[in-house]
Amino acid sequence: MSEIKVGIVMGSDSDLPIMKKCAEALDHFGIEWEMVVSSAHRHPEKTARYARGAADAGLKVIVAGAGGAAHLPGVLASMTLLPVIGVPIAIEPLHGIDSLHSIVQMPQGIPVATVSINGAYNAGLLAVQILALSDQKLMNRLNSYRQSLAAKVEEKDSALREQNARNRRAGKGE
Ligand code: RP5
Repeated sequence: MSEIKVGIVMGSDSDLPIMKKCAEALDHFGIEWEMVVSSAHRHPEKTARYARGAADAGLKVIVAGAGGAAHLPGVLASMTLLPVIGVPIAIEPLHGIDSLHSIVQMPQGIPVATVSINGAYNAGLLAVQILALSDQKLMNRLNSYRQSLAAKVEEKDSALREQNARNRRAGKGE
């Protein structure tokens, strides 16, 4: 069976500049992915085929991004038991508020885990967290990643304190 664990689905190639950030997050953790353009309204048959075959193909998580009346993640979720993470894509004229509401407001029964508008990197991280539930090595890498985030905060805090101290000394003519 294929080692591809995450399917990254987007409604159009115009979503790629955002959705490639999901792939970047997965690459950071060495998770194999595939990308697919499909559309719930322009090509519903393809969308249904992909969702229905995803689990048998070995996928564990689907990340789906779409803009406008963004029903792609919900339609995919309705046809697979795999977890689906939705990425609302910002497009004109409503700048993603439309896609956010379309994706996050799934009626009871068919959940879609929704990230922020254009939040494809976080969608990738959430997929990694799901995969890590059954992979201790991956969990350890996630833990190191979180520690690296905390270390960066400490670096920024130290740099800010030093800068403020320098400014104060300069102000006093020291
Ligand atoms: C949605 O329509 C796609 O997800 C995309 O965000 C939006 C616009 O698609 P294009 O007109 O750029 O193909 O289905």
